[in-house]
Amino acid sequence: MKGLYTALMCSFDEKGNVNEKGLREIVRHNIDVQQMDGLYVNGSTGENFLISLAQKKQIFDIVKNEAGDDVKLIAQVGALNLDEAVELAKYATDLGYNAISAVTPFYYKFDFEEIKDYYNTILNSVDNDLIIYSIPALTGVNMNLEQFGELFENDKVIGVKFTAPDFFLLERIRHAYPEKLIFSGFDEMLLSASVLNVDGAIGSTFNVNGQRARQIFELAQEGRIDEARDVQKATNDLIAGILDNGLYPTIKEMLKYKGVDAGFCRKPMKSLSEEGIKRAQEIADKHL
Ligand code: NGF
Repeated sequence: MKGLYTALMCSFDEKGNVNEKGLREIVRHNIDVQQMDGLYVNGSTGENFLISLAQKKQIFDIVKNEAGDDVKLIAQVGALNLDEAVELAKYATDLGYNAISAVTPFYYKFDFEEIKDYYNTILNSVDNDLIIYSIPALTGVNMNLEQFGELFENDKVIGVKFTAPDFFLLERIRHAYPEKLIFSGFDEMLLSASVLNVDGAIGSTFNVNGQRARQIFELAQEGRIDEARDVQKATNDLIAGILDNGLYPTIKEMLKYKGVDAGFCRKPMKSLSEEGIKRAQEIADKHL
């Protein structure tokens, strides 16, 4: 399961329905053009927290049908409604997803025992491996080294998608759990995470910048840090522009500009104005 995974975007029409043709094009683009090792489906970038249970299943179906066994597939099934998370975990496992992942439960201030119970409940319902999705900036859930260790005691918890700028904690986890998979989550910090020997990365900007991400990761593994730093710099010039213009809508406009039918974002996320679309195209021309 090591390697580079796109945090897959989903194409929606203006009413918020899944645009199947567009989603298939995004899948193919990430496999054939960006040359990813895998796809992370229904994560933050997939606007997972804005869509219905039926749409989540529909997206799992379409992606598996289009990707087949070409790349590894990870299904993000985490949900505040634990019954829904269990249902999705079973659904994706039956479809043949290589692993599931679940965001830490958020909004209510769950204590660690509750978080542990959430993961065990999901895992006890399926015969599949799980990757913890930790993203404290969005969930408010900060786990420490000991707590990651307790979750890792379950052999079916094979790793973590670590989306945080805490390189002290990342190094401690890497050192303490060499057998677990660590995926870096912040694309603008890929080099720093790669130097700490993560096993791969999962990123939204890989939808358009996957080839540079691979260069950063592989150059760092080869110890060619000066070259890797240059590629991270070019990457960060791109990411700074994307963040400034609106993260997901800008990546969608860049995909459309490259001929991929990436559609619209789900409300309440807004789509770009004419000016924003022009800016997305300028950023693509300059930095891709
Ligand atoms: O989009 C976010 C929100 N983070 C992604 C990634 O960690 C999300 C990251 O690539 C993801 O993998 C998912 O879809 O679940 C950033 O978009 C990128 O580094 C720009 O900041 O924080």
